Amino acid sequence: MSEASNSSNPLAPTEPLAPTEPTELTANVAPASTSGRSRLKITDVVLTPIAFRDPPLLNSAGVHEPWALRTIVEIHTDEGICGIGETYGDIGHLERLRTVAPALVGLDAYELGPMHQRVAAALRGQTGDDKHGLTGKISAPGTVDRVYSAFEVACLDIQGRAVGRPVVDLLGGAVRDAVPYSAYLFYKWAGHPGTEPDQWGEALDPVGVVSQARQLIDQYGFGSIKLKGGVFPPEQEVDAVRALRDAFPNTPLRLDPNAAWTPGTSLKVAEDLDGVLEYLEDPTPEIAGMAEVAAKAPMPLATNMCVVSFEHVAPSVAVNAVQVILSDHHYWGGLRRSAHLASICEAFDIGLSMHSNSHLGISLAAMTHLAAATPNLNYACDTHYPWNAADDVVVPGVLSFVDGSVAVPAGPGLGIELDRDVLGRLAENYRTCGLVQRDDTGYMRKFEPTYERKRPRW
Ligand code: GKR
Ligand code: MG
Repeated sequence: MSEASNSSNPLAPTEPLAPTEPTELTANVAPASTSGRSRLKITDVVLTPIAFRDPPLLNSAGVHEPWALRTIVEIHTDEGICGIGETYGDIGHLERLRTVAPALVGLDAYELGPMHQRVAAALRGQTGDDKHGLTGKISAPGTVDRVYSAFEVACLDIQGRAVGRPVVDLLGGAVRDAVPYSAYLFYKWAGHPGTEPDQWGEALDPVGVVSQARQLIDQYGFGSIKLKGGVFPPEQEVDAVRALRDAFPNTPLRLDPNAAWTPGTSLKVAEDLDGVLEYLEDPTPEIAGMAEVAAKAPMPLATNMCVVSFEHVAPSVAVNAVQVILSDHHYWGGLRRSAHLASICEAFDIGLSMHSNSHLGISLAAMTHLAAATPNLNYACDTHYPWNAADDVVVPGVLSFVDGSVAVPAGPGLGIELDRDVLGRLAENYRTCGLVQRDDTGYMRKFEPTYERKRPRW
């Protein structure tokens, strides 16, 4: 039997529509379409790259630079409703956003399937590189999902505003009113070299790590803790986790060395921390390495490095490489595709947690709506927000942590507003800071010229 051609298969997706030219933004035009249904035609897409302050957080690739980069996406419609999204700010990604943006003009903000197709068509098979964080190998479909995500979030914001409902309702409704986040600890220098110590101070040993945990827990009320490892020899990081266990006897703990260890080292650490960790995150590179460790490790293994796109799920399931996937709407293709990932995890009995990179409040709001609508989210979500909150672009008042959780914003759409003065200031930072892409290794080399990025290192 021959395969049906697209034209005879009623289920085959239609070809993406040709991109249209941007049109003038016309506010408050009455909705109209041939069927009489209201339309929310996209009239303009505005991309604003920004830079905000970031402390010297250490990881397996080096150290965070003084500025973290993001892009703020605003989508305008012919009804005058505007939606917002937040995504990576590295130059390659920004260029891809710029390539795609004009192709979205003319679409209806409800046409998310066609929008995904247009993003794919505009990118023409490009594959991005992971310049925005330690999130593994990126494929062409993964690149489409990374670019599409912020546009999807902005369109969901528009849809919610149009019907007067929060995004969580568009995702199926809230199964929890507030979303728990975990304290995200980092080894860190007291301040960026040549500057005064920052408010967090130094954390380079177990005492510093415990004191950082206390600071974060006192301020935010977090009920679980993640330590970013891969910085010091594994025995030292095991000691830090043990110190956390002593200081916080009932708090779930996680350790994430971002693939800094061989399978052998990973197993040794896993055995040393038997009964101490709720999961061990990305101890070693690649699906095969993780499967080797998972076969003997006493605790579940989690990842945001070896399963980062839909095509990685089947090979990972085949060898039981990971027992927890950290979702992240910024690279899993937005909120609705992250909900698909949750269903896949449910089907294969894989745990679900949530990953984070340096981010501001638009991302936090989107993460919170998604997590609130995801029944099988089994763990408190990661967030870098405390490290960057001082520069948030969101008008204060809606996003706050109570007992480590963020209440789902109740207003329409994402339920938050852009602070335009802050946006202007952060856009100016971007123009003057001299960075266009994250480079933790290059920054580390300025202070330790022989530093090498190695994976695995131990
Ligand atoms: O910000 O240094 C960092 C993190 O290491 C980040 O880049 C990772 O992607 O937080 C992430 C993780 O959980 O691996
Ligand atoms: Mg991780």
